[in-house]
Amino acid sequence: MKNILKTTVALVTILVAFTSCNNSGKSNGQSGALASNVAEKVYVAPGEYDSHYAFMSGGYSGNITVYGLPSGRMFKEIPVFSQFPTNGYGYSEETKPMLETSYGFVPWDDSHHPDISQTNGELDGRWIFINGNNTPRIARISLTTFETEEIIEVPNSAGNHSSSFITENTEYVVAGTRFSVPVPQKDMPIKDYKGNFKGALSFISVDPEHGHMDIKFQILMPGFNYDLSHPGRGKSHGWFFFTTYNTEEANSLLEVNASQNDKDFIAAINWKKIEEYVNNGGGTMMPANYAHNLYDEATHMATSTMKKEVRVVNPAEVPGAIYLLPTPKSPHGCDVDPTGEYIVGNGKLSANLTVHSFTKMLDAIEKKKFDGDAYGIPILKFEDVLAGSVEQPGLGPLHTEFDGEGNAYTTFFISSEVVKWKLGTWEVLDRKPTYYSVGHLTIPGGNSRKPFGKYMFAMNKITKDRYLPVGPEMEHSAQLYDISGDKMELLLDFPTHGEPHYAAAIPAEIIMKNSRKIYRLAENEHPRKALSDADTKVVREGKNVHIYMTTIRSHFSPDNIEGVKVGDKVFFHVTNLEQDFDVPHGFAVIGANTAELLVMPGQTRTLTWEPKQVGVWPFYCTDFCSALHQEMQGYVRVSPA
Ligand code: CUK
Ligand code: CUA
Repeated sequence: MKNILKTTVALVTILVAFTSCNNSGKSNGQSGALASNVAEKVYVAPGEYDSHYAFMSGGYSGNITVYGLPSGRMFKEIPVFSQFPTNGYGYSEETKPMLETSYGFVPWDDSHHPDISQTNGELDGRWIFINGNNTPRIARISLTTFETEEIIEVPNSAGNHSSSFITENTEYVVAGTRFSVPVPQKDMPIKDYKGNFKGALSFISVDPEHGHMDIKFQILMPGFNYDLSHPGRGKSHGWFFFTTYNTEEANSLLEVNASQNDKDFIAAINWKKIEEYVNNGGGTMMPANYAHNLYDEATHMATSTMKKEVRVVNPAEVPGAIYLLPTPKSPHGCDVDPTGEYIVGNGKLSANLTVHSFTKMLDAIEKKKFDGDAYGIPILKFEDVLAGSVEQPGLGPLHTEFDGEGNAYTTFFISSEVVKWKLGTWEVLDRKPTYYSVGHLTIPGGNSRKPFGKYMFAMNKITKDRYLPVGPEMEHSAQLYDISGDKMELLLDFPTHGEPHYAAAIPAEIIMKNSRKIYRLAENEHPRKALSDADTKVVREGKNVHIYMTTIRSHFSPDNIEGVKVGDKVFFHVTNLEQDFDVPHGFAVIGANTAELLVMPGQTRTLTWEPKQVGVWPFYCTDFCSALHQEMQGYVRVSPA
């Protein structure tokens, strides 16, 4: 850590002092040399729209946050893997099933890599996918409603990190395990890891009409750690590339054990070939429990189904489908350029940046120029697949994106900078510091066949003095750069929420043309909806009391409820009768140990309440919905059991 900071400070001191005059009160002196027209480039006037959306992973918040570029304004947090009291996601009866897993209800995860669906290698803006690392899951979020519509658990996996990346027609979303584990899980000595643990790489098919996910097959790879992955595109469409580390298969990653090998591997997988094998009945069904959770827009409810088996394929079953490309040293990112020719392996501990050639790889495979194998998987020779390398570009390379103009941009964690370099000549064109210790970076469309260029933003791991102090815990920080010129230009700092490992960004018009504003009441098929005051009722079913309730400016119906007893379980099924855009009502009742509900127009949401004390208890609307919002209230009477 000391070294990181030293390097950072050194870089920062090279910068010319900040000269703007509107800077009173700022004392860190590390704003860099900003041109005078920078403010114009990020200014979005009141009432105007940003030109791009950025969808940031929330890291340990488990969610996705939505930002505008270039302003850096946050528009929304979309709950995905975490309960979210703001709108009751994961608390309401309708949304709780989204967080079911084979381990039970798991209302938190660590989300790293969002990726937008593609058609012909271009962002189509239909869905965004993101991984849950900790309890392995993949989620699909609709970019029409910005709601999480589906979560599938990934069995035989642990630390679902090489995810969620998408093939160029969204045929598959891929989920790769970080940790190898016994498959199937069993009680065994940890020291017997080597040769016995497996790394599952899962190919999850996506139905092109509705986006529904299904685990088509899992490849049970050798017991390495699998880090990041990217699909081939264009000429390499049909292949997927995964970085690996700990190819020593050490059961403890203390420095003495792992990172001994001079080179780890990028695993190149011809998924089309394995798909064909599977389509012809290849592979084996093995027992595996995993949850598949789907949200239905008509009923406004999620359901969770437990699946019982999954198809697995061993590499030896499909000869010629998997190869290992030696890559120095502990590669982290694995990024494929827009043409599909170059595969960049960012070796965290390597002095140079290694770029492999897809064409050379195919050539070496054809000539069978192998250098031994690992568990029967042929290893290609480093020199035979190397396209070139960027010599000593910086320290600690992590991730690379592309601008579609033949340039690549790589983040360097240790030297805390973004370096722009040229594909093919491997020369460094520019470098700019980031504040501080950058992880991923994003260019809109930067991992597709058609990047949109213009902006790049860096997502940094350390914030330190970039903002007003808020105590020991800071939010993370992003930096926006203009990349339309020869040199990158720093435009803006903005705080992010959670840990934004990666982000996907897209021109706003692609999203706006699909955007939905309202749920139609007439289409509401919730089994306990109430479509008018006449439908409202209180129904007792044993100890369960179902209250069919409506809200409309500015009252609840019913608003005086009697007949509830201590020990009952009360379900408030609240339907919002409004049909105007952006008129939600809320619902909260005293002592509920869940959350509130936020009910959008046309929607039904259910809050559960288990009253413990007799009395007459108030409930109210939590969203300031009209001049009579404060009158939007009611009472529920609780009598002795
Ligand atoms: S990882 Cu976070 S900086 Cu999960 Cu993509 Cu590289
Ligand atoms: Cu409804 Cu406030």
